[in-house]
Amino acid sequence: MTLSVGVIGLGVMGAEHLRLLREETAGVHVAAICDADAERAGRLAQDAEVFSDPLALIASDRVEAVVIASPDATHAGLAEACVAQRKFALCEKPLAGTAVEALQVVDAEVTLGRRLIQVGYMRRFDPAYVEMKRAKDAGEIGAPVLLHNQHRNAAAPGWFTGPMAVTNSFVHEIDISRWLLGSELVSAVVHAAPGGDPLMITMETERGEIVSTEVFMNAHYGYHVHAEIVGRSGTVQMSQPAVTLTNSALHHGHGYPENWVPRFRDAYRVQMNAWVRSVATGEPVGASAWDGYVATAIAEQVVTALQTEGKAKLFLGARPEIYA
Ligand code: ISE
Repeated sequence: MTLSVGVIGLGVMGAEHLRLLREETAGVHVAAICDADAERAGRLAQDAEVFSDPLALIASDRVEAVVIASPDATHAGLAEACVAQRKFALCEKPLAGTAVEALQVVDAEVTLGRRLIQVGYMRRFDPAYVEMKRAKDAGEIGAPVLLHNQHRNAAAPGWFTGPMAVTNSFVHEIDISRWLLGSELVSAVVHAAPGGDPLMITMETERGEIVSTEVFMNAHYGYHVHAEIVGRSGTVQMSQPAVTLTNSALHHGHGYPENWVPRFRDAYRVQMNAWVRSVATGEPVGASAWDGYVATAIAEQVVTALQTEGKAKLFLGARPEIYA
């Protein structure tokens, strides 16, 4: 059986998802694409039907499942439209621009009584994070006490506005920290360097683990994400996932990618294949709409903290049964 997929949004991530679907994913065919830029959509169409209206793509009989990779603020509405059409969707992170909108997606699934939305928190499929979680879960480092995250971009993407360092970048750290530790975040303290970049955010989990995160949007030297879990009897950290070591011009070392696409290429590929299989089996994988809501809700509360007294007691509400 071949799954017919529609892709909405063909920017950096949408184009990469389209490439992955066509070149590196089994059991799938791209039946439709949609982008605000008609010329770009035409260039990438091949045999896919080109839509100018994302809601028409979602409603099309030719589309069985949808990849949503349009701008952040449009995610929730499109995810809700997929639920209304009873179609599975892989929705790029963040799930929504606001916690209220994210909860509307959760509510739509709860009303339907099933999960159709997977949020593209792809780090859950990254080999380095997967191995760190395995080592921690196997007890190889003892009980975790600290998690150190570093999230550095060479330069903030051109489309960044307002507090997107938190709502678009730091959301990854919220999701991966909950996933790695298997516990919920209950409080946060935020510091901003002069000029607002980098941010240093310290959170505490319900079990008292401390999660420290640096978010540096203009680190200049390259794209660099790193994590280390400190346990009572050892630590586990990712080594740079570089496959070569270069000796040249008096230097010895690994390079850094310019952005997240090369760094997380394996994660995106594994995520896409897992999503397509999950649509076929009906067994959800990856981050749920609830996980998407949690990341957006915490990000929103951290933004408020940043603009006020720098601290937040995090509030989420009760997790509905379908996400147990
Ligand atoms: C981007 O959207 C991502 O998802 C990257 O992983 C992150 O590092 C970057 O800051 C975001 O803008």
